[in-house]
Amino acid sequence: MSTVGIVMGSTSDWDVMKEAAKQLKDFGVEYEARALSAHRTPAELEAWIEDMEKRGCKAFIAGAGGAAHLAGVVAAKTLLPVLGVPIPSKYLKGLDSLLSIVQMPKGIPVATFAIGEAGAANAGIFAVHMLALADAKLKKRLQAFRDKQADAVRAAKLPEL
Ligand code: RP5
Repeated sequence: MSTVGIVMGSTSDWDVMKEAAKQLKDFGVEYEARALSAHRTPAELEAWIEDMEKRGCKAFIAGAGGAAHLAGVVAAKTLLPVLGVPIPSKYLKGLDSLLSIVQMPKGIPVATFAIGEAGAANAGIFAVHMLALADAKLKKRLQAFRDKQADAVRAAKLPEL
């Protein structure tokens, strides 16, 4: 069973989107990652979404750059939650991607994350938070993850002058 579907508009997005995959892997959440484009392969995208739903998918993480319609198109095709990741673009540095993903019309929401690696990682972690609502083991792992971060902040020393 692939619990989370990760989709990106191009294989060139993987460098960023792999951060979402890494988080899911670290938490032991099954995922399937595909490069499928809302513009270039719309039929395959729709077929994959349907197939993922049949195979028990609980949420989608969609990353795209530029005229980033992918997350919105995924949201239009499914009732599962969709988390959008803006991919940095060459000229507008991902601001185009962010605005494309975040400005969804009322009624078809996409939960939009930060541009780039931090956004991708947080989308993965957010998916874990959603799944942890119905999974006590996952909730424990999230608490341990939080504790580890807090310990790292407490142990960190400022450099000497
Ligand atoms: C978008 O165009 C993709 O999501 C990617 O971020 C961007 C560039 O794609 P490639 O030209 O690298 O395939 O659709």
